[in-house]
Amino acid sequence: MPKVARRLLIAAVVVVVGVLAVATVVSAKTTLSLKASKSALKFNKRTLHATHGKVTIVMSNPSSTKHAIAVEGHGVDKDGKTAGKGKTSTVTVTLKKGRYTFYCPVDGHRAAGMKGTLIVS
Ligand SMILES: [Cu+2]
Repeated sequence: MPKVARRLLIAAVVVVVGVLAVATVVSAKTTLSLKASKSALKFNKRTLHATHGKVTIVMSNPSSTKHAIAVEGHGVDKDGKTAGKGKTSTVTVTLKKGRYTFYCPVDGHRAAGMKGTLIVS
């Protein structure tokens, strides 16, 4: 390969890698799905994993008991709207690396066990 062509190829590779790196940082988005139990004060998962950045949790509620999804930890505390049967509750937060708690903010549900750990790496 001629020297000029090789230099152009290297430049092109550097540009592509740079663009991908920026795109990864900007679009670090994770959407997680979670489901409330049909009959108990529980979610279907005890642990969730996400990449740091924008994290959305969508919780579906098949129960006739109203539930919601919330995230707490490291100065973050945000609740999604309360959802009735067949609806979803969604919360979107921007998170740094660390451990957070996800839970149902409806009175008494968190204490009853409607909670889990969100691990952000
Ligand atoms: Cu609940």
